[in-house]
Amino acid sequence: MGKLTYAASVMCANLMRLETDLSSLETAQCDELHFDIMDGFFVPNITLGLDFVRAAKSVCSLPCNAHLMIRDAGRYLDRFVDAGSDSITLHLEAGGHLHRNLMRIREAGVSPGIAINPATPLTKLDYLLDHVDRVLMMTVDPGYAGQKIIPSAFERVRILKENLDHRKLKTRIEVDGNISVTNAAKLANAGATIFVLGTASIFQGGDPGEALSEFRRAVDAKRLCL
Ligand code: S6P
Ligand code: MG
Repeated sequence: MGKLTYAASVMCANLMRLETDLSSLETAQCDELHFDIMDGFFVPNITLGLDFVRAAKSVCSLPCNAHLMIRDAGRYLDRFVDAGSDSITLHLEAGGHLHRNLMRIREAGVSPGIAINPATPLTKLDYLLDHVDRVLMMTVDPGYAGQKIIPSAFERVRILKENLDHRKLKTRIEVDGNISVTNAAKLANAGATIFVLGTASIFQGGDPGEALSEFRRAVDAKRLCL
C-alpha cells in the first residue's frame, strides 16, 4: 500500500484558535493545508480568501493548497501565488482558459491541479491530465462542509485511475467531501492518494492533530479489511 497524503480543510477548523490547531496538525505531520476559496457565484457560499493563506504561511511550515471555487480564477492567480500557495487547484467548470491558467501556475513555480464536480463527465479531463500534478475529484457538490458522499465517486476514481495508468501518467487523485474512515479506505483502494479532511474526520471539536493520527491508523486498518 502506497503512502497516503492528508490535507486538513482549514474551512472546517475553529477559526478562533487556528494557530493552535495548525501547530497541532504540524506536530502530527499533516501533509498539507487545504484552503477552500469560495466567491458566492461559482458556489453558493463565501469562505476563505488570500489573507488566510498568507496568515497560515506566517505561522506554520505546512504546504498550502488553494482550492479555487471562484469564477474568473485567472484574475487572481498571481495574488494566490504571492500569498504563498504551494499548489493551486482550478475548477474545470469555472470557465476561463484552462491550459493558459494552468501553465501560469506552473511557470510561477507552483503545482497546478484541476478540480471536477461530481456531475461533470470524466472525459472533460482528457486534454488536461498531462498538464496537472493532481485531479481533485469532488465527492460532494462544492460549497459546504458536512455533506454526504455522492456514491458514484468510487467508480469515478477507479475509472480515472485506470485512465491515468493506461496513459502512464503520475497525476495524483485527490478526493474532497465526506472523507470518513470507510470512504477514505474505499477511495484509496480505488486509486485516490490525497484526502481532504473536514468534519467527517479530524474537525469534530477536539484536537485535530490527535484526530489525524488516529484517522491515519484507522484508514490503514480498514483498507486491509475491504
Ligand atoms: C466543499 C469543500 C471541501 C470541504 C470539506 C469538508 O466545497 O471543497 O473542501 O471543506 O470537504 O469536509 P467534510 O468532511 O465536512 O465533508
Ligand atoms: Mg475543498
